[in-house]
Amino acid sequence: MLTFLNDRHALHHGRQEMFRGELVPCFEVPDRVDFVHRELVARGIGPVVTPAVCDDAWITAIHQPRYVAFLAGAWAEWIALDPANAARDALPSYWPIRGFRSDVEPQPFIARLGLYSFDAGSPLTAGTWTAARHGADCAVAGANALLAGERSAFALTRPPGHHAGPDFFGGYCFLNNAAIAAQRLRAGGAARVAVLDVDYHHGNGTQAIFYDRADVFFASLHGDPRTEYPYYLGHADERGAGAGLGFNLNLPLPRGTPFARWREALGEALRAIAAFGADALVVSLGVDTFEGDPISGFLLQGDDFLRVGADIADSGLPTLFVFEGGYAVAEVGRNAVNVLEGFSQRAA
Ligand code: SP5
Ligand code: ZN
Repeated sequence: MLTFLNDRHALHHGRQEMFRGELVPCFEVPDRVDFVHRELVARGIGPVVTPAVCDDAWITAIHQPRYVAFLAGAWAEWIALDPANAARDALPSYWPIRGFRSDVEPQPFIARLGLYSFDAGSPLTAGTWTAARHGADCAVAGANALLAGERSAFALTRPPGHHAGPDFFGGYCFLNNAAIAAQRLRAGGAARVAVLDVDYHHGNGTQAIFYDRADVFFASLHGDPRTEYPYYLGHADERGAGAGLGFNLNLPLPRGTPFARWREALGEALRAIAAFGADALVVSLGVDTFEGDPISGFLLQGDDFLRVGADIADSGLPTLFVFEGGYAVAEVGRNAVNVLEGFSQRAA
């Protein structure tokens, strides 16, 4: 399996995120991708290459231009406020919730930071834009590889993407790599694309992006939002809207769900994807379903990830894996590569 590695990922390195009234060290750290990369090489999963820079149009096909412009200029604005800000990450403190307007951009940077975000756990740093921008390159290159006839590819990048929506960041995500890849596949001739999100957290950004569309099916297995982040989306009754009604499938599961039950839900999602008639599959590959994950609550064990990959391979679809969450850093390489190896062995 060919891997497209974001070699600029470490330029995004948040210091702290807000948790229960205090700043705690970030869970989403550069070691995550470095450990997956190292494991890929050690186990000979396939070539690892740096992708070409993609056209901005693939990003603005998914994200609002004013949001993209904000992200691209955010760090310069942040340090212009105070040169000492160079040593601090930018975190929002104000949000336009129900009843406020989001159509008018306020002038102060901190007000726009809140307009374009939904939590205080996703620090924007000096290199966030560069790292996220190159992540889109990985997504587009991975989609291009499938369009050129590859059975599978892996976009190995961070920051992750599935919480990022058309005009907002959050959940450690800034650009929605999986959505960008799905759109690239559509434009390249895949009539129907499915996005399967196996990260512990609901992919609220991906759902929002495709909610009213019938050409991209979104299926997600995740911690029940009644108790789990991102809390405000991901319920089973969210089935799509308008032309997209019936093209969104949420399978929320309780904290403490073991692999056997999780795998049944995976089977349900894969059967729905088959019924949809997908021509290509994008997998939002979070491995924060691992029993040892520090911020999550499912009970998958290391070897279970091999079966996850094999089950996905049984769909028979050209498949792009896009790296998302997974915060048990010492095990993240083994767990992610187990999915890819399980896939490759079954697909061979
Ligand atoms: C891509 C992805 O997996 N994003 C997840 C974002 C989760 N953000 C909320 C994290 C809450 C951290 N809770 C700390 C618990 C410390 N014991
Ligand atoms: Zn997650």
